[in-house]
Amino acid sequence: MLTYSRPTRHVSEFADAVRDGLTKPGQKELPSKYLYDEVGSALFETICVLPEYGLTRADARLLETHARDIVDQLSYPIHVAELGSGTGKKTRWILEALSRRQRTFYYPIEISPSALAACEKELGQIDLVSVVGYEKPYLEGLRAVAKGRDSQEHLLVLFLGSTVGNFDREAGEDFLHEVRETLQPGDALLLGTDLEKDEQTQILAYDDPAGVTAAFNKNLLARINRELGANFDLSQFQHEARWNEMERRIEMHLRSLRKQCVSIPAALMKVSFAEGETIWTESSHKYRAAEVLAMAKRTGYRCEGQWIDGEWPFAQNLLICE
Ligand code: AVI
Repeated sequence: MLTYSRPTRHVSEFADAVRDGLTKPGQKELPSKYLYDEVGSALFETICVLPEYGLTRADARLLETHARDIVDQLSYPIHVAELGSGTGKKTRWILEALSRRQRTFYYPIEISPSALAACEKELGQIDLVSVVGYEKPYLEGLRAVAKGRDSQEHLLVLFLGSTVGNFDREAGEDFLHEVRETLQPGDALLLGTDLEKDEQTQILAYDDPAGVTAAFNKNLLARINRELGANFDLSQFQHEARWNEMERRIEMHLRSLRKQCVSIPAALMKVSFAEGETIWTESSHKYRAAEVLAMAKRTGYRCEGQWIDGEWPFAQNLLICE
């Protein structure tokens, strides 16, 4: 007897996104959030320690060096919510600085259950810090945290690692505005932004010689094979990192090495690729320090501090809600 099992919501959302992206007229696309399944998240952790990818080290160095200055600018009592905490390693510096002043609640908001578990384990051991994880999308999680707080308590929201750069510039600004709408005057947003640097350094950061970023990018096709029953031949696609000068962003693409047709049963589709055609999988926008200040002002914050790393141009921006 044939049985039909209805796809879970998670699988059918992924299938819809794949179908929409691969049937777009002109440039084919896949949303970058799907890069982060268990395999993709592990590959991203490896990217963060590559010598060519200075971003994560710069982010962490700034937090380690300036955590005291940062917490000195905040209004108390205050608790911390982090958007996309990952394993939360860099956050330790801020939580330790805060725990010298008060008992602190830390709310990591993260859709990867394994990253959330690692984060709870890593940071739950700091004295006077209580960790309460939210396995939710960013804004949904932040709204839940904001709703649960007492009226005299402030919130510090962490949005580190230049994740804002993975939004289109306009969408990034809209997102900062939505975060602001969820917060109260005097609350704070600590925003990490990767700054523009020379083209060769930027390209190498997204096309490392060990091929880890290539594996991270190609895993998206492997994930479509695993979860949607597709037959992508990974050897027939090549990772590519491009600097788009006009938009000031790195774009990751997967280039088809030959004319080919792929079937994706769970998305009820077959898709053809011309030789040389690409799928655009991610954008990573780079900023100018002054641009971040202007963006903060337009979205309802004043910038109370901006710290720039001396080795790898990256800025930590402390934005206070007006
Ligand atoms: C998560 N995000 C900020 C990373 C970035 O640099 O845009 C993702 C990444 N993609 C390739 N390498 C790293």
